[in-house]
Amino acid sequence: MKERVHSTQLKQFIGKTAVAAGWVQDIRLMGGLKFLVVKDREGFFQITLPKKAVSAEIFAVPDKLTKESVVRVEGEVKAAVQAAGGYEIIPARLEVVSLAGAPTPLDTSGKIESGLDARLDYRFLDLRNHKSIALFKLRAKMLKYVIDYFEQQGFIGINTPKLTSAGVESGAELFEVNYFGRKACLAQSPQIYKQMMVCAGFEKVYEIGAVYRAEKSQTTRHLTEFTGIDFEMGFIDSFHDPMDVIEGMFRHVIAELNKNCAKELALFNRKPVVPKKIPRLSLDEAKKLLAAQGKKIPDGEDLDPEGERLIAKIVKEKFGEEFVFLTHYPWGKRPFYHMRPVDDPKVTLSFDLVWNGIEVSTGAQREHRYEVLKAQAKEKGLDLDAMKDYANLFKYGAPPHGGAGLGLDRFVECLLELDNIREGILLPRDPIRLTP
Ligand code: AMO
Repeated sequence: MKERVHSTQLKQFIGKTAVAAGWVQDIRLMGGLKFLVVKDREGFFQITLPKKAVSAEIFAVPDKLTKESVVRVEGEVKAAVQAAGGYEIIPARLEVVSLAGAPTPLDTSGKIESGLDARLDYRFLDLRNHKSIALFKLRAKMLKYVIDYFEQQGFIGINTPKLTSAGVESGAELFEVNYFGRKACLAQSPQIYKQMMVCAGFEKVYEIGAVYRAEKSQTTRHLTEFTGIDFEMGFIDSFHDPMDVIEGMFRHVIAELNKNCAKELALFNRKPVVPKKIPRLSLDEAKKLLAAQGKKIPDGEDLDPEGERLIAKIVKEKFGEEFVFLTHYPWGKRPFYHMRPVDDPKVTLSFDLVWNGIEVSTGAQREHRYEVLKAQAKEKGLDLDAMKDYANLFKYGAPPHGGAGLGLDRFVECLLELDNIREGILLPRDPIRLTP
């Protein structure tokens, strides 16, 4: 048999024979003429069956066919103004490769809306449309451009364990695993390992990998398993260095997406703005701007989601940017390993990046001086030496360093302005959903 081609390649076969295949979208029986509209990954084509021009056996095929069945056709290609996708094939051979059960549990045409739960239950059917395929093509490209950027900047890609004995973030968010009778947990961040590899002499590292959070938050922006983009860099002058890296990364990724994926972005009505200079506002400055608009945030507190949305709006009006860095989070709200400025121990040298009102990244300069770190841990009721593997990093030569973590799924949600983070991940995991 000839090699299969996609619907978009059919124009090269006008007047010639081609083989195409896909999922039946529509079946039209009009007496002496029958049509099948077929979808493949790239688009649509039509199989046209004039009674006079095809064998009786082939002419009978559409009668017992169901939508979403897989068919394979070989025949002459014609350009046709009316045909789906613009090309039709008059079949010399027509094979029903897989007959679909009817009705399908979900409407795949996009004409009847289904609830998100029903869609996720039958995710493979929910995704069987060109907009969803475009979304995951975009997601794959985002990852490629992120990796390209880190490589260009001299970062070394690493893969660290996801089965661990403990983390350095809050213990409340750990998923426990029975590890041959011992207690282990799924990594809630590669924090300890990325700092470890800076101290190992790699200087600049990045990791793209699974992150697990036992957070019981059933929101539109939380998952229990997500893809983390983490980086860490040594010999920094200040926490502005990791912010510069993130800023450069977003500039690169968004510019590349606009250049190479405009068609896919258009399906989501998006033309994301490449950041020029992302404003860096201390949390106190942000709170003042919010207070001027009537939104009071108590001292020592973070912005709530409403505050994040409002500050994004203010920044867009004031600076024309979709992004804003909020810096100097209160010590009480940040982990013990964040460095504090000498002159103001109430805050940390930390930042969040907010994109169109949603936090997409968190980072900080880390405390690399063993004695100071030990004291900071104590202030938080922790014993640094009990975290032996972490404590050791700071005893044998640790350069000043900092980094950040970013959730790819949040990145996709913000880029495409999705209603729910679950739409941008193939098979979401949350406190309720563990299937398929
Ligand atoms: P943090 O806990 O803020 O920081 O996580 C970093 C980024 O990961 C994403 N994120 C999530 N995405 C989906 N579902 C969740 N439940 C979820 N939780 C977090 C967000 C967030 O900004 N170790 C630090 C990073 C660092 O300082 O380098 C950390 O993990 O986009």
